[in-house]
Amino acid sequence: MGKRIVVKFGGALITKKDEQSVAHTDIISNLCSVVKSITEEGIQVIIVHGAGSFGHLKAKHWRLNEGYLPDYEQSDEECLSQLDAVEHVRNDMLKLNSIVLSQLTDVGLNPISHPPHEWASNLGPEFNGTLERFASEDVNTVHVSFGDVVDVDDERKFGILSGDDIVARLSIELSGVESLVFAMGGVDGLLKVPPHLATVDDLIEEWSPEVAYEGVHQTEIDVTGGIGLKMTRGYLVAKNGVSVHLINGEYPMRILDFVRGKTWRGTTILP
Ligand code: IP8
Repeated sequence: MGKRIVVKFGGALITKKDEQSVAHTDIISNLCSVVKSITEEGIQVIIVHGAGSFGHLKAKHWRLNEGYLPDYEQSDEECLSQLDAVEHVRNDMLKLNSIVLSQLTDVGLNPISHPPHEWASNLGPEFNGTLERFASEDVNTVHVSFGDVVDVDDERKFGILSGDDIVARLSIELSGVESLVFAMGGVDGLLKVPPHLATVDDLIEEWSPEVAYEGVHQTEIDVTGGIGLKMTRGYLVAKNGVSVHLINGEYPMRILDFVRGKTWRGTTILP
């Protein structure tokens, strides 16, 4: 059984969060170079990316996180209905995904994409969908998935499956996963105070649920759970024996330092 690491590329890291469908291609490219270096250590990397401005803005506008709302009447220049918006957001996510895939190909890796709306349904950490498709363990193969709009088997019809739920299941259920790394945008890890108030001393290096932090959740643009969801899912994974870390993805060498057992800056979630 080979060694594996699951890495979540945060949506706020790889996209400009408040501008529809703008990707930070330079950051994605640097992350992919680090992924390549990790594979050279003989470790297979599984990537799940967030949605950022390719998913949250339209999903919020069309209230897709609330499921199907029969009385919700809206239309704009792009979409005529919520069902239309579901297709649009799925396509936008495929566009972001294709940027990640092409950067992985450029560094010489063999990415395989697994769009959740094709294989997953229902929401939360116990969403339905078999993970067999992620089974192949060749180090050069990078399985890639992402937060998406998926079908829901009740009157909601659809909903938002966060990449944070996908990383939780992958880390817990796949064989050989040693670590889960959340690569974050704009922060060195979990901070004691909201990022705009924080100094270098506000990094929480080790976190478990009794350690207090004051997270901001941008509910006006974010349809999933923000930092709170990450910590809850991270803790679930840590309790299952996988090491879980939050690292600033704008300094992706820190991820490599962690993998190589060197000193690195970030947060570890304790089981
Ligand atoms: O950014 C959200 O995924 P996340 C997916 O990983 C959509 O929470 C489509 C908004």
